[in-house]
Amino acid sequence: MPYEFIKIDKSERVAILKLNRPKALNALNTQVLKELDLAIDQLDKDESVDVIIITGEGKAFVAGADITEMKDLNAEEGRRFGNFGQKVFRKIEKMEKPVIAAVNGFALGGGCELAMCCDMRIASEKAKFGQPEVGLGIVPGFSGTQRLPRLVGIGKAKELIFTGDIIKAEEAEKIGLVNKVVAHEELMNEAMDLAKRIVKNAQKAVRYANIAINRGIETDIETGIEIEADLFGLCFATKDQKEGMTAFVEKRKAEFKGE
Ligand code: CO8
Repeated sequence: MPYEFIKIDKSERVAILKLNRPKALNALNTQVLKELDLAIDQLDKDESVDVIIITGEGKAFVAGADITEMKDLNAEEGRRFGNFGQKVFRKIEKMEKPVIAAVNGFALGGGCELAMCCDMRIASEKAKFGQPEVGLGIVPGFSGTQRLPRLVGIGKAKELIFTGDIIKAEEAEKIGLVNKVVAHEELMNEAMDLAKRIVKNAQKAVRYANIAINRGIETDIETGIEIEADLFGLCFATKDQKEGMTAFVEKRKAEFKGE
């Protein structure tokens, strides 16, 4: 399917989804969000893909939702726009295949929110993070008020959201907003390296672990433990579990088929 603002490259079971609207610093307007929604559906179904990396073209990852498009919205239209972005980001968050954000530059507002709905974040040393919405007269609207406190704690999230401060990658790493900061030119190599370290494993197990973590974090620990037990049991119905354990016993490398 042809996209105007998204590029997809696939190799070695990893798909790189690049937001490609550099003239507007990859700002998320309705069309970009619709394309992102479709691209995620496409990659979710694509059996040749195990891990997805999301990144941005040019000097921004994403500089936020499109301010030009939002400027004249009324309350109902604003709600609808925010809700659409929330749905797309929730879809990314709930996807069983791991998603890595490779944050190459500005990740502001909706851009920081996009990075946060991914499973892991690798940042270039040039990346900058922030939720500057209150300086525009709005609150974060693509679930930043919900995901930022879950990631960095309530106090730090409130500080970032109330001040609109923009922080460097190094600070983002210190507060737990990103997994790792790397030299700018190494960003995609590092993201690919992380992806490949995931791809070498049993993919059903990886996906079940993702479900267990995502569902468990949203519930009490007793229910979370039950969810884990169910998924743990399901692993024993996979061919890869038999292969993984047989290979261990036979002292050879496992050959997983994703089945
Ligand atoms: N929306 C639209 N256009 C943008 C955006 C944006 N968020 N960010 C940058 N652009 C455009 C600029 O207008 C400019 O266009 P042009 O060349 O036509 O003038 C072009 O991209 C390049 O930008 P700059 O010249 O400003 O580049 P600088 O390097 O000087 O500055 C900054 C980079 C600091 C990133 C600056 O562009 C900036 O501050 N951008 C806005 C950042 C921001 O406030 N983001 C938050 C937006 S609000 C949001 O994301 C809310 C999400 C939930 C919404 C739900 C709503 C209902």
